Amino acid sequence: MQKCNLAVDIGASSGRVIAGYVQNNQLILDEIHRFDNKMREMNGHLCWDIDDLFLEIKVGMKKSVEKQFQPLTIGVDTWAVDFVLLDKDKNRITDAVAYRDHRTDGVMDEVFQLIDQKAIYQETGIQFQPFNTIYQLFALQKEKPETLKNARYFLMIPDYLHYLLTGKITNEYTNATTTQLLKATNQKWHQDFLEKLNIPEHIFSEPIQPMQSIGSLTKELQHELEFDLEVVLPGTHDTASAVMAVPAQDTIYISSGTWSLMGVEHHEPISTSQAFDYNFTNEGGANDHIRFLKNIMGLWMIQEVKREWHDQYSFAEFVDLAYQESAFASIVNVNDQRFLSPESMKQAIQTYCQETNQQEPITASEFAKCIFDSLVESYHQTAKEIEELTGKTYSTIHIIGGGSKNYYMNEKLATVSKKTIYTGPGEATAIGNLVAQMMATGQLNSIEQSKQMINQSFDIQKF
Ligand code: LFR
Repeated sequence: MQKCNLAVDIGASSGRVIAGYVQNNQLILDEIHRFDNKMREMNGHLCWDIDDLFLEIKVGMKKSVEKQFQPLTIGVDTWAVDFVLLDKDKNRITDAVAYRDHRTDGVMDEVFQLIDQKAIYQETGIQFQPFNTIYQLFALQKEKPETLKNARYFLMIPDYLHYLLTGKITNEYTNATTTQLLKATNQKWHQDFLEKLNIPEHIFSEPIQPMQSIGSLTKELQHELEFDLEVVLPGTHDTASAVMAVPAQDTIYISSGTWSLMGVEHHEPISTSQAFDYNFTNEGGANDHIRFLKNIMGLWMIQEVKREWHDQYSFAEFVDLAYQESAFASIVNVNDQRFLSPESMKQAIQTYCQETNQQEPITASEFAKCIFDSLVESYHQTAKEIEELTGKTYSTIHIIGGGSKNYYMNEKLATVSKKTIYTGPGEATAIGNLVAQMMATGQLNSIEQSKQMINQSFDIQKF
């Protein structure tokens, strides 16, 4: 039996359970189980099927043993901002509403009537996104005040999955920062903001740092699975885990998936008025760092176009199509809010091009080129903003995550940014999750050691 740690990494389009172990100083990964994750309409809102996600985690745990692994620990990371509420008996009383649901339309402005926008930024350091937890909670307060009245526990998605595994209630720190409700100075819930929004403070528990055990499986699960292990908190925000796996220090990174998260690791928050204007965020890192970064719309746009094309082309085919399409030159502002959750992504892109007097994309290759070029343009602009805000010049950009395989964008970014682009590892999020568990259990000693191991274990390419 091979001893291992299990990373459960669930993104906005799929999830996986990955076994990891160290052999001859190399980190070895074995993908045990992969499953789809989709938003669907439930009770009038776009939701995640959270019960189904937990079933898939159990399937992955069972399969790991069938594959002759002996899992010692497990930890879950997912996307940020979304949550569920439990009542006093620890029963779930809300659906896991997805951040792209329209319940938060217009809500940011209502919150700014009650709390000064600049104060929110200065005190939390978190960028403005209409879907941040603070706006979702306020939307819920307006729509169903009785639900918040009956609530006793606030759990973000990975916190809830950890609760189902262990029965323990936790609010893990890296993900809690994305609520825009934590004070940057002391990492505690912002009582004053909560009060002003009429959100009960007692539903939150003291944020807890990652890289520690929260206990073993519940008795029922031990019985069902016929084994036990420790649940160890990774950076439960997927981006926190991904950035742990950037195989270098002092570099700009792009964690490229459904979103592109572009920034640097920084020692303290930067919440100047310039950072506010550029809408940069200061998320809590798993390794005592601040993730100073910007959310860029990312591969979501091509995922949606792919879906509208009835999955006739794979992602790799879209990349080839963009590469072959030389003439088409229209560019959109990928961070325009119309692209967040449109009825039709194709239509939204075409309308943007019409409004800006540019040629509309029609063919699949034109759409692919338009989206990829627009993303590269946004990366280029964001790199300049990062240098301006940090007062430092960076010579490299590390692209990690599934999107790092897009050779068309990698080459183009190298050309326009005049920086050296390194790509990989593709499974950065699961790797970051695993190394956090390994550091917590003493298998790895430091973040430097872990970055070095990641560097020598995976294929890192240079453009
Ligand atoms: C990436 C990510 C981003 C967050 C967005 C919404 O998967 O976690 O960091 O801003 O999803 O939760």
